[in-house]
Amino acid sequence: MTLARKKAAETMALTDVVIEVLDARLPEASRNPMIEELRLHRQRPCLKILNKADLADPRTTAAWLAFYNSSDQAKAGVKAVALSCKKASDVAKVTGLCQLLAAHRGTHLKPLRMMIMGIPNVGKSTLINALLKRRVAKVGDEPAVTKAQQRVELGPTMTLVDTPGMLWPKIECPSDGLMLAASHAVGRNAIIDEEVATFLADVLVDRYPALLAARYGFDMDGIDGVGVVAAVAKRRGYVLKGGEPDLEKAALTLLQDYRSGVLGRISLETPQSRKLMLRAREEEDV
Ligand SMILES: Nc1nc2c(ncn2[C@@H]2O[C@H](COP(=O)(O)OP(=O)(O)OP(=O)(O)O)[C@@H](O)[C@H]2O)c(=O)[nH]1
Ligand SMILES: [Mg+2]
Repeated sequence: MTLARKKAAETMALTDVVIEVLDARLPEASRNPMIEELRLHRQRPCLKILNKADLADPRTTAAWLAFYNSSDQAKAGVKAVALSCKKASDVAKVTGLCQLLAAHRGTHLKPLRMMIMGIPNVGKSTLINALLKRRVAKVGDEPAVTKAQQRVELGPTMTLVDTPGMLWPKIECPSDGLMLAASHAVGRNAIIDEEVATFLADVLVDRYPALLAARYGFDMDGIDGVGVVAAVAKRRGYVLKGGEPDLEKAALTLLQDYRSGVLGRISLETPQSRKLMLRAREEEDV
């Protein structure tokens, strides 16, 4: 990881605009503070892409865009846009937005140099492929598919660098770690599926009970996260040899249904929930 960081710092020096890919379902939890640090060190402007917007709750995504684009960040050379890297018309907006952030670049002599950064599995390589309209980078639905930086030319006046996904050494808030695991930025085995699924189920009970009921058809009355995982096992007939419910299998089903979008369009955090979470942590620290 330190090598990846060193390489990123070197490339940052030769970059005009950082394209920071975030997960639209958990924009702040998926924002690597190390990327911000590297970027601010060189004072580079940044296009924040809230990717996988097709999987996120559109109302929450709109709230996040308002948050990023109206805050002080906007003044500091940050612009945010929500899109799905799987939609060509969405991806077509990206280079124009980068050009706006670095108006002095984008000629034969001074090409616009963009660097794509973000946590693992957020869609960086998918974005590169979509921008180039051909498959230059390997993609896959698991963390750490890209192993090294890759520079590509996007016409005569623009270059792009794909980078391996980066996580940071210490994720401060436990709920951020769980959101990242639920969204598959952290590999399997790093955190126990059952714990992650229970966390996810609690969020769903709180904010999207109708989606849970529609997918699994159980009674939502008085149920909590643990109850949801057990109810999924029961509904699906997942039983262990001794007759106990197979909670691990149920946990994986719930996680896969969330990750693939079959549960519906779900956001795990909102600007408001983030604010409350940070405030609660501050109070704990006092
Ligand atoms: N639904 C949806 N899936 C996406 C989107 N963008 C990427 N994906 C999927 O997300 C998974 C990860 O994509 P990659 O492009 O390999 O992600 P990456 O950020 O390069 O990952 P690493 O190289 O591991 O850091 C793949 O299964 C993609 O198909 C999107 O906008 N919507
Ligand atoms: Mg990649």
